[in-house]
Amino acid sequence: MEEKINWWKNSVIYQIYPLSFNDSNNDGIGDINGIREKLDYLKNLGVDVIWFSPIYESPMVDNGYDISDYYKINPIFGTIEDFKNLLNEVHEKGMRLIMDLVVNHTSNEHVWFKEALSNPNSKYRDYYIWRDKPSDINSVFSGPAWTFDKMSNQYYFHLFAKEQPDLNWQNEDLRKEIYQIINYWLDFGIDGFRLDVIDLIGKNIDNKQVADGPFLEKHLKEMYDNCFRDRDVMTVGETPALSVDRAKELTTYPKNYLDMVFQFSHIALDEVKGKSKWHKKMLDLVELKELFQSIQNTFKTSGWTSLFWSNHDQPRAVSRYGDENYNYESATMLMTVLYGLKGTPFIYQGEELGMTGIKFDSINQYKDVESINMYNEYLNLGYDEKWILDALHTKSRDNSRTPMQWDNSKYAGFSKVKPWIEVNENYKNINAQNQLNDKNSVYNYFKKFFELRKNYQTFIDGETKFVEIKSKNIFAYQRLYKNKNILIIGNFNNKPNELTIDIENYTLLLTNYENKKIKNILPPYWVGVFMEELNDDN
Ligand code: TEU
Ligand code: CA
Repeated sequence: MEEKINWWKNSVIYQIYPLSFNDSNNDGIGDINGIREKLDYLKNLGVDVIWFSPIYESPMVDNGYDISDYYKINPIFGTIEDFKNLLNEVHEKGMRLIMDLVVNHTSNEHVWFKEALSNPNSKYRDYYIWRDKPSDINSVFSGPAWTFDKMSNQYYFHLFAKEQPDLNWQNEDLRKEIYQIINYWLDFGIDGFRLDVIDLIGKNIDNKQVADGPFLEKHLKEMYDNCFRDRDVMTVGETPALSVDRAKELTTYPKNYLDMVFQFSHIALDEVKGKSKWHKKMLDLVELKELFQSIQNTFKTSGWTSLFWSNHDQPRAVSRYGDENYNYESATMLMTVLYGLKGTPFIYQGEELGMTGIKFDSINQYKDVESINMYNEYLNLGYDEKWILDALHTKSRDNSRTPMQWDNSKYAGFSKVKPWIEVNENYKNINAQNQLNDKNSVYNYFKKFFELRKNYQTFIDGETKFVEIKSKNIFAYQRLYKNKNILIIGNFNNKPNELTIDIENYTLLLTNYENKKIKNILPPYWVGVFMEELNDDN
């Protein structure tokens, strides 16, 4: 087997949520030409690959994760020419671009679904999942996963909103159409895909096997053979329900159908087990570190993983795991302890500025279909409105979807008109313009950290060994590789904590505090990256 060039192992990937990134034509909605204006900003940060949340034609019930035409660009984002220009510019600047692909479901306005509805005898009927009677499977976005179609007297299946009917991956014609779509965009010149909820396409709903279902490997292999095998592109599967072991298996030869996945076990640690995401619990740092250690061990010799705190579905990392009162310190600590691990770093837009979550006072300010449905569901269940708004404040997906904060002008420089979702009022302090001019900003720390990361093979290949893993406040580990070892120590806490790790043989390469002298007590959210060089004959 010819070895694939694994450029994506050494890449920093930046996720753009196009609706909220930059609005070039002042209609309140981010767009492709807005992204083009900011490529130097990304290049300067050290970004190698840009990933776009979906920009295809869509009625936007789920902000583009409901696609009505896979071959067209949604006019609210621009034209295919804009996209072509953008792709060229990204490549000219030595970066790469990956698109998001949603093939577990389409929009209910996709022509396949419209045909399936209006003409039950057409071949498109079987592109979707129909049953005479619903089962008790629920939608991720509240309520049953089944919606009744009066005309045909049948129910169609949708794991997400009712406007997102699930595709029937058992249908061979459908699978071929999907491979055609993938190949169309790869031929267009993009550098790969993030594959939305791809662990759901192997489901057998009659046996209630939804995630990592019995047909998953078969479909992934077929997709790989038809689309990815012979190309120098990358894939990252979004796999919320895949175990770490399965994530390794599906990224390891001979089953390396995906280059890496987003595995979510670390994300669930501040949620009450067995309950919904809206029931939160305090994060236990020891539990988090033990989980990371086991993930790092799993990928020690083969397979590959991604590193992320946040994305467009998750709350902002600073607000969730850090402390808004220590914005700079906690944002830089969080990124250092995460991105120092083995795997490909994914930054979510605004994370490089320490952007925070949002607190809306009224449900009317929320835009996300999941949040709105949840609000109604929980009100019906008898929950207190205050409890619901509090849960939304911590966990709503809109936390990370507010406009990028570019400068301190009205609407944060995102747009000249009122944006589709409210700007976080802290934009006057937290914005890109301030941070570019300040050498001690989160942005400039990110930049320095990634410059450093790229200089040492240790970050790519080094073995990860946690230090004092039972410590309740300190997040520390070594990366061991040949004669260059890295040690990262972070105070994961808003109080000072004692340093008990021996750093005598180490040189400090980077820290988030101005004072480079290390005392026995580490201040709140202090983080440091150390290096130990051994003699070659050691
Ligand atoms: O998300 C899949 C998913 O299951 C979760 O991340 C989910 O959105 C979240 O847990 C809800 O609390 C993907 C996309 O990232 C998301 O934006 C889409 O809404 C979803 O698929 C449907 O396409
Ligand atoms: Ca616009």
